[in-house]
Amino acid sequence: MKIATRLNSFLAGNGHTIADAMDKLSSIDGLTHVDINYPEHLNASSEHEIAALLKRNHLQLNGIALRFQDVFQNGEFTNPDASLAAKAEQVCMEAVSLCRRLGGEVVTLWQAFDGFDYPFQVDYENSWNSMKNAITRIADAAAPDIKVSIEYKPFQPRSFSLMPNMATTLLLVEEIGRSNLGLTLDFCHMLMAGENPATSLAITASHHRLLGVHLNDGYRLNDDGLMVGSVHLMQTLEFLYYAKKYHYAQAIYFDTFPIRENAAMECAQNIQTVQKLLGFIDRLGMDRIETMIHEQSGFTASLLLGELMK
Ligand SMILES: [Mn+2]
Repeated sequence: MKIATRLNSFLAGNGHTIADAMDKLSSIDGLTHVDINYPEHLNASSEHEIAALLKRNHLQLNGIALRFQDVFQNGEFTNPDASLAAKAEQVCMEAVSLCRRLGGEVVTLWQAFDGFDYPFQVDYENSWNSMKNAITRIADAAAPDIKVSIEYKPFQPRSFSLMPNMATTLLLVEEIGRSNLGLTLDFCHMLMAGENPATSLAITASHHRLLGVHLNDGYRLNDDGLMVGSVHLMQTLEFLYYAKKYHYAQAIYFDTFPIRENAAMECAQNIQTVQKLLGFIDRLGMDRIETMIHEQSGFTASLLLGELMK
């Protein structure tokens, strides 16, 4: 199983370098992969240094995650300034090249600023086409070896995101129709969007569009980034059941924010939770769980909770 976590959790505090963070990551049992934020982490460290750190710490690059800077606050691909929209696309092309050079598999695209705050602020059809055209070109530049995965989020920092939920994102991805394009499902983002995470996974995976999973937890109204399973345990269990059912083989990335917690202990706890929940699924057996689901009975479904508490 490929397990990755949020590098920035290990950069918090005073003066921690990417070298310090990677050293800490390499000491965590079960952690295999790292995601690098672009351009953020390349401002702090050179590409050469990151390549050497990955090698030294026996870590694989899962991929590159775009972190658009505040210059794009009026939109990435939908920026009203055409030169900035072109610049956002260029940043993605650079991320694709970097991912390829560092041996990663997937570029994760979270369009923080493609959204709106006021009625009448944007033209929705124009915005859709701008995003569609830009992402088509990015996916084509990434093909065939690099995957491009859109991480949707309903709001934050914008009041409304233009890529807000599973169905809208899947529609865009299917309209574009490139085989290396898909979705990253972030557990908190799905809760914020009012989705049941396992439903989103099953629909995305059955369309062969599941390219990334970000596990965490929260209280639905905010991107809390709490430890895996700490609030929505049964929905996390259901999500992992479907990840297994659809043979999800990319990394499980913990997108959590240990602000007051020790980052290494927090990550180790997330790994243990996932391993224990997957172990529980194995003990019960996929067939038995599937048989229970086929009853479509709320009572039968609740028996899983009893089994989990044994
Ligand atoms: Mn995420």
